[in-house]
Amino acid sequence: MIQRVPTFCGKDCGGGACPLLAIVEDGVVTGIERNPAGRDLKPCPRGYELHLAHGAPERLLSPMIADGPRGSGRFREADWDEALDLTARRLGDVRARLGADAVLALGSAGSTGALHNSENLLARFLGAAGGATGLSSNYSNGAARFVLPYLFGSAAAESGWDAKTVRDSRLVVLWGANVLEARLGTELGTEIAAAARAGTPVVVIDPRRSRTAKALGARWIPIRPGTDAAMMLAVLYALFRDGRIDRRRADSLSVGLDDIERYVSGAADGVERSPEWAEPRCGVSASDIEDFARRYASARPAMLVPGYSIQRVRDGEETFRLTVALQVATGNFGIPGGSTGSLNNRLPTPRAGSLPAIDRGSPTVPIVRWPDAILEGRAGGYPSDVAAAYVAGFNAVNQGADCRKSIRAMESLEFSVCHEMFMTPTARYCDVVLPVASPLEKEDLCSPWLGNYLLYKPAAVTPRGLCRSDYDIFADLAARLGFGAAFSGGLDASGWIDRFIAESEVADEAAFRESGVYFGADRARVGLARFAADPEGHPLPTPSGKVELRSEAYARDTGRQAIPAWVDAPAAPDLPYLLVSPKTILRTHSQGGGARGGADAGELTVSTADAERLGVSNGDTLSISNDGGSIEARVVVSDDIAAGVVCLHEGAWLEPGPDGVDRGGCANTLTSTVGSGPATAPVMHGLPVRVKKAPLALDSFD
Ligand SMILES: Nc1nc2c(c(=O)[nH]1)N[C@H]1C(S)=C(S)[C@@H](COP(=O)(O)OP(=O)(O)OC[C@H]3O[C@@H](n4cnc5c(=O)[nH]c(N)nc54)[C@H](O)[C@@H]3O)O[C@H]1N2
Ligand SMILES: Nc1nc2c(c(=O)[nH]1)N[C@H]1C(S)=C(S)[C@@H](COP(=O)(O)OP(=O)(O)OC[C@H]3O[C@@H](n4cnc5c(=O)[nH]c(N)nc54)[C@H](O)[C@@H]3O)O[C@H]1N2
Ligand SMILES: [Mo]
Repeated sequence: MIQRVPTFCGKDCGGGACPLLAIVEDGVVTGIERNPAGRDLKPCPRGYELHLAHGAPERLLSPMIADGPRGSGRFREADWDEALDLTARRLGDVRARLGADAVLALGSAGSTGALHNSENLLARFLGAAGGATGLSSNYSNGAARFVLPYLFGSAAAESGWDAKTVRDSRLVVLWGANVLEARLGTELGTEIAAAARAGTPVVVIDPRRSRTAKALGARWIPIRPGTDAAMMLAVLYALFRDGRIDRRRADSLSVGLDDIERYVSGAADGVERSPEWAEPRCGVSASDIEDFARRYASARPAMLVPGYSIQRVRDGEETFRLTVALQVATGNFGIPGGSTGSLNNRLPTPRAGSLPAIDRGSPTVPIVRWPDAILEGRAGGYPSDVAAAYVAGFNAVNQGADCRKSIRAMESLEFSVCHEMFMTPTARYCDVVLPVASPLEKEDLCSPWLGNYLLYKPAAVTPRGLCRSDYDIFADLAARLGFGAAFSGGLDASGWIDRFIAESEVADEAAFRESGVYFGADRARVGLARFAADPEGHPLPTPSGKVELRSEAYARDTGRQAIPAWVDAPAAPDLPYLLVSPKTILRTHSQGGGARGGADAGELTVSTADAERLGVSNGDTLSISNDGGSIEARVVVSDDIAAGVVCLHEGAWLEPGPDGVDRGGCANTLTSTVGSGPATAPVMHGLPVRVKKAPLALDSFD
C-alpha cells in the first residue's frame, strides 16, 4: 500500500519549513514529493533527499560507547540501559563534585521543530537538572542580532519583511545573499526569481558569481570579502554628495545621518570615504560604486537583502548597521518593495504553543568561544570550569571555529556525550554516542524563518534500529537522574504536540493534521511599517524614538564609534588570499558532509587568473594555510570568483592526516575563535590565507 504523508525536514537550513510529502510503501519511505497544500512554497533538493539520509547505511542505529582513545573512531555497540546508566552516572558525578556549571551544553542547528528542537531540548533538560553552562548567540547572525537592538530597541523583533513584497520592488540588491542556494526562508528565492523573470533588475554583490547571480542573469559586482562596509560608506558618500537623500524624510525616521555625512565626507577627520577611497579596499572600481549608488537611489522601491555572510566577517557588526543606514537614506525603509532591517528578525508566525524554557539563570559563553571556555575556564575569564560536555544536534568540532583547538578541548574533558544520526567528527571525540530518530520518524510542528505559515507532520515511519527522539532520550535520562517530571511536564512527545496545536490559532485542527499546512492571513507584511508611515505617532522603543544610526548606547557598551565606521584590517602580506566558506545547495551545513553527499568536499575554487599565477589547473592539489592550520584541496578553476579570493564550501568533514594537514576540506581548520568585534560573533568569510601548490604527497604513490 502506498501512502502520502505530510512532512518537513526540520533542518536549520534556511528553508527547513518546506511542505513535503513522504511516499510510504509498506512502512518504508521510498521518495519525497512536494506537498500541493503548500501552494507556492517550493522545497529544495535537500528536502527531496530526506529519505536518503534517513535510510543511509552509515546511520547510527544503536548506542555506542567509546572503546579506544578519543578520536580513534573505536566504539562498541551497547543497549540503551547501559549507555544511559553510564551517562547518568558520569554526568551525575561531574555535577556532584564540581557543580552544575561544570557541564557545557553544546547545542546548535541539528533539528528545529516546535518540540524536536535539539538545542531547546538540551537546554530544557539541563535546566530541569538544575543548570549548566550554556552558549550565547549563534553562528548564523551573531553580529546582526547584537547590533539590531541598538538600532531599533525591542522593536528589532519586528524588523524584516515578507518575501511576497518582492513583487513591489523595482530593484533587488542581493548583498552577500545567495538566496537560490543558501536559502533565507523557503519563499524568498522563489519570489525573487519570479520578479527577475518579470523584468525586475537584480544586482548581486558577492565575491562569487553565485548560482543565484547566474540563474537570475543578475548584474554581478565582485567584491573582496569582508569589505562591504567600506563600499557601503562610499555609496553613502556618493548619495550625500549628489543630494540624493530626502533628508527631511530620513531625519524623521532616524538619528545620526548628519554624523555619518560628516564621517564619509571627511568633515569629521579629513578622510573622505569616497568611491576612490573604497576601490583599493573592496576591489570594486570607483565607477562601479558610483553606478551602483545611482541605480540604488533612483529605483524606488528598491529592496536591499543583506545576506548573513556580510556580518560573518571581521567587524561584521558595522556592515549590518550600514545596511540599515542605506535602507533609511534611500527612502526604502518600511515600505512594500523596500526592506527593513534584517531578515533574521522574522516577523511573527501564526500563533502556536511552544515548549516552555526552564531558565536557571545559568552562565553562558559566546558560541564561537566554546573551545576556549573548556580549555581556559575561570582562569581565562570564562564563567565556569567545564569538565563535561553534552552535545545535541551540533557537529561542533567541524562547524565551530578552529578545529584543532576544538579537538584539544574535546580531548581535555572528563566526559562527553552526544545525540547523533551519524558518526561525525564531533561524535568521534565523545565517550557515548546516542542514536537519534530522523526527521521522518518524529511528529512535530514548525514555523519558518521567514513567512506566515505553520507546518505539521506525523511520524511517517517508526524509528530504524534502536533510534529514539531527543525528547525520549532526555525524558529517560531525566527519569534516571531523578528529575523526570520536571523535564517532561508529565507529557510525552505527542502530548506536547497536541497541546501546541490546541494553543494555536489553527481553527480546523483536523484539516491542519490532514494537509500539514496552515497559512496566516497576510503574507505580504512589511516590518515597522506603522513606524515608517507615522514616526511620531508610533515611535520606536529607542532613546530617540527613531532608528539609531548613531547610538550612544552602542558607543558606551562597546567602546566603538556611535556611528558605523570602517577600520582597515591589519596588513598580512604573507597571507595574500581571502578565503570564503559559503553554503552549498548540496548540504545543510555538515549534514551529508561525510561519506554521503559531500561530492564537492575537498574542492577549492580559484579564479582563472590566480590558477595561472599559481601554476595549477583543474584537479591539481593546492595547500591553503594560516597560523591555525593547513588544508590540501583539489583545484577547481573558475571565472565565477574574484581574483585573490578562494572558496571552500562549509560543511565538508575534517580528515586530518598524521601530519596534521586536513584533506577533507573543512574550512574551520583555518578559522579562529577570536570573533568579529564587540559581538564576539564568528568570522567565517574573508579569512587571510596563503595558497601554494602542494608538495607531492608521498602517500599519493601508495
Ligand atoms: N543550502 C543551504 N542553505 C542554507 C544553509 C545550508 O546549510 N545549506 N544554512 C542556513 C543557515 S543556518 C544560515 S545562517 C544561512 C546563511 O546564509 P548566508 O550567510 O547568507 O550564506 P553564505 O553561503 O555564508 O553566504 C552567502 C553568499 O555570500 C557570499 N559572501 C561571502 N562572504 C562575503 C562578503 O564578505 N561579502 C559579500 N558581499 N558576500 C560574501 C558568498 O560567496 C555566498 O554566495 O543560510 C541558510 N541556508
Ligand atoms: N566555515 C564555516 N563554518 C560554518 C559556517 C560557515 O559559513 N562557514 N556556517 C555556520 C552556521 S551559519 C551554522 S548555523 C553552523 C551549523 O553547524 P551545526 O549546528 O553543527 O549544524 P550541522 O552541521 O547541520 O550539524 C547538526 C548535526 O545534528 C545532527 N542531527 C540531525 N538531526 C538531528 C536530531 O534530530 N537530533 C540531534 N541530536 N542531532 C541531529 C546532524 O547529523 C548533524 O551532525 O555552522 C557554522 N559553521
Ligand atoms: Mo546558520
